[in-house]
Amino acid sequence: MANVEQEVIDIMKSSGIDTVLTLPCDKIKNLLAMVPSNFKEIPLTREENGIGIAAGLSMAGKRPALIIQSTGIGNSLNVLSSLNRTYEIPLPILASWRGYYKEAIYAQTAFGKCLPAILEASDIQHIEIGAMGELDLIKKAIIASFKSNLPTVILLSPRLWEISTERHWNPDFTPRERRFDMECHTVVPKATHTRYDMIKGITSYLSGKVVVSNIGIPSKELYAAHDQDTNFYMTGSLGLVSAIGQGLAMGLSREVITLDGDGSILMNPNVLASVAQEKPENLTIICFDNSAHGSTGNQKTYSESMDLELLAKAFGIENTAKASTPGELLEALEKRGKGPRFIHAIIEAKNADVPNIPLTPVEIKERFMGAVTR
Ligand SMILES: Cc1ncc(C[n+]2csc(CCOP(=O)(O)OP(=O)(O)O)c2C)c(N)n1
Repeated sequence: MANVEQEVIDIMKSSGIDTVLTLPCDKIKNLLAMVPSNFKEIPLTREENGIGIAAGLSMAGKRPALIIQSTGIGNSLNVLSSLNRTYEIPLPILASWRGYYKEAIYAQTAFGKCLPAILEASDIQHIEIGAMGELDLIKKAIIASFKSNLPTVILLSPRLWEISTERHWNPDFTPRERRFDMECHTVVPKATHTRYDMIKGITSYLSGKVVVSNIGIPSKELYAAHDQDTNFYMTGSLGLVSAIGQGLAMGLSREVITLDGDGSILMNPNVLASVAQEKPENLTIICFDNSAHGSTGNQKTYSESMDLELLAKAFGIENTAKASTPGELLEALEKRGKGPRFIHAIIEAKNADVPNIPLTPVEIKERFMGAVTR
């Protein structure tokens, strides 16, 4: 019998990991219970959101890793490809591999059995760890991920834990009483300006700040209105702009502003939960709400029947504002107070006719990292 979990933790520490983003699996509950006393832990509500946060941390000079269930890789294939592989951002993922060995849950097997082949076909580096004698390969894989600037999946077999002596399970508990006071008489004003009008109206404030922009037209409009080396332009991974911003804000001491969208927030509202819990004071999310998927032809989103500022408040982000003119948006930025800050910016569903960004994703990232980490 052996203390397998402690060995895994020690290997992660000696590989320089400083932050661990987690989403539980029953097979690794002992390992997970040891995370908070050894690393900064960020608990997740969805794995791909964690990959966005980790990308931001990594670009801010931190060394994050994920500990998740292997099913979470299924939720994350798009971001691993369109963010980590495309921009060359490292990320070691320790995944409790389910579905192939003494598996009692049918729902685990269809994906779990195919996982190595799926990773192979997706060009994502991966290794399988099935015995104590193979644990040193974890360190090699973590170091290789940071050296190659690519994601690596470390599949931890359930066999490993069979010889474990660790018993660090969380005790049973009764959730505490929670009280919420919220008055809801809001008006979402009629849109009078475009996204481009709004961006052009706040360039003085954006100057020198770290800015992360949503995939598609928002990034192109930011590039046309105010390109600078502290802008990170997304070209994929819809839904993760503010997750990347969260990671950057947690890793840097300067203000980070994300230009998000209603389609993006509604695809990944998990980010609001995570921002509300971690409370990065230097993060400002501007959610440009045109009630449409503006970059793909103005197909309507559900935002017309809701108030996204209230959604942010409901998740626990207290410092919020609304703006429907460039002047109001600038004022909301200048009077930001203590963040995290969520600004609901109401805009028309019209795009500016601006050119493509003439930079490759790796050029965007290298220029950005050079500017924000110096
Ligand atoms: C996973 C995924 N689904 C769909 C798309 C296609 N897509 C690209 S941008 C976009 C619209 C985003 O809408 P929103 O966040 O509201 O921003 P807007 O373009 O309106 O400013 C969509 C659906 C994608 N890139 N990725």
